[in-house]
Amino acid sequence: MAEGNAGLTAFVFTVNLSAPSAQTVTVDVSVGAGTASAGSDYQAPVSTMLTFTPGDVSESFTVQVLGDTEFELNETFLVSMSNAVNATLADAQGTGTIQNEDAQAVAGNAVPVPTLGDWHKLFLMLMVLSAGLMVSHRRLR
Ligand SMILES: [Ca+2]
Ligand SMILES: [Ca+2]
Ligand SMILES: [Ca+2]
Repeated sequence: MAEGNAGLTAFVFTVNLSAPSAQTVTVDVSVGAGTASAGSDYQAPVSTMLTFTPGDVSESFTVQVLGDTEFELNETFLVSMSNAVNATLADAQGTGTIQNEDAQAVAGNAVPVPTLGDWHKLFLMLMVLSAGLMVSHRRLR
């Protein structure tokens, strides 16, 4: 997703269970710095617990990304899930990409601004997170 030029842009991530559980499922989510910097590229800390009540198969959490107008490389932050209760995580790691959409201020050297792929990357990441929960949920049975 694009970072925006000012203020905060909410990057919302959804975690899905493969099937409703009869028991409450919880998982801790934390966000660590990749190439993005906490405090200047996104608001930190992000640490939360997702709670899936019985029958609930979808929970979301938000990472607040700080907009600016500076040219930067696309930056990443790392999403980790841990301490799953009543489920286990086969793949607990994901990456969020902050897409820079600001042009480089160099005369005669325009940098193409990538626009395609933002949603694609996010979608792929969510699929990885979902797959992790799905696989493990089946293993419990
Ligand atoms: Ca920007
Ligand atoms: Ca930035
Ligand atoms: Ca920027």
